[in-house]
Amino acid sequence: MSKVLTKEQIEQYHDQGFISPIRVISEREALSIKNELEQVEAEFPEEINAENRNNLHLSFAFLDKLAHNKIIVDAIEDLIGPNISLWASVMFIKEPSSKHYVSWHQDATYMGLDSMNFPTPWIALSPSNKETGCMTMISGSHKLKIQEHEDTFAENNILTRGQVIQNVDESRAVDLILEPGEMSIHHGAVIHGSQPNKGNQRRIGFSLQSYMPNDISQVVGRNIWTHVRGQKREDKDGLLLDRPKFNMDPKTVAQRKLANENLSSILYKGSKEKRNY
Ligand SMILES: O=C(O)CCC(=O)C(=O)O
Repeated sequence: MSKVLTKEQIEQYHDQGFISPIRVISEREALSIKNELEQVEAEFPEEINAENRNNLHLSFAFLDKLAHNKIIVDAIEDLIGPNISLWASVMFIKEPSSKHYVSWHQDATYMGLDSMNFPTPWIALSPSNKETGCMTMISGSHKLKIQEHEDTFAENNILTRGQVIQNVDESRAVDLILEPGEMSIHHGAVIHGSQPNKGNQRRIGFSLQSYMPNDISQVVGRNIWTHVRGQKREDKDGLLLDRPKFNMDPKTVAQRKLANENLSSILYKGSKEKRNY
C-alpha cells in the first residue's frame, strides 16, 4: 500500500512524467525556511549564491531536514521502493523581474547514470506560477529516449550548459503552479523548462535532484550519495555523505566541496566551456 501518493498520482507519474501539486509543509513553514535561507545568504555569501547553489543540504541543517522530510521521502518510496539515496540538490532562484530562464531539457542527459528512471521533487519556497516563472512539463515526453541537446551557454539560461532541445511539441505543455510549501515530482527524462520571473518577488525552488534506488549507478564520475532511507549503498568507489549537525558544520561543508567537484566533472564531461555551477 502506498504511503502518501494516491493510485491516480502514481499512474499520472508513469503516464505523464510528473505529479503536482503535493503539500509537504505549511505556507508558514515554507516562509520560515525562506527567511532562514535569506539569513544564511546574507551571513555566508561565499557558501550560498547564484553560482554556489548545488548541494546546499550539506552546508545547512534546515535544508538537510527538508531533504529528509517524511512526506517527501514517503512519496518517493511510493515511486521507487524503500532503499533511497539522494544524488544532489540544486537551489533554483529567479530574482524578481530578471531575465533568467530554463530551456527545454531532460535532466538525465548529463547526469552520467546508467538509468534515467528516477524522480525529482521540486519544493516551492515562494509562489511559483505563470508570473514568477514556474516549471512547465511536456506531458508524456519521459517515454522518449534522450533527445539531442545543444549546449548554448546562453547568458540568461541558468542550466549548467544552457542546454536546449529544439522542436519541442509545446501543445503538450503543462504549467506546474505551486504555492509555498507544495512540491511537484518529475521524471528524469521528462522534457521541461521555465520562463523568466516577471513578478516582484523571488521565485525559489529547492530541487532534490534526484532520489534513486540503490540499483542505479554512476558511470561517469564517482558514486557520492546522501543516504536517505532503507539499505545503504555499497559502491566500490563510493562515499556516503554525512548530515550537517548545524548550519556550516565544517565536516559536511568540506564534503560538499568534494561532492560539488565530482558533480562538476560529471555535468561538464566533454564540454568545451564550464560555468561555476
Ligand atoms: O527551477 C526551474 O525553473 C527549473 C528546475 C529544473 O529544471 C529541475 O529541477 O529539474
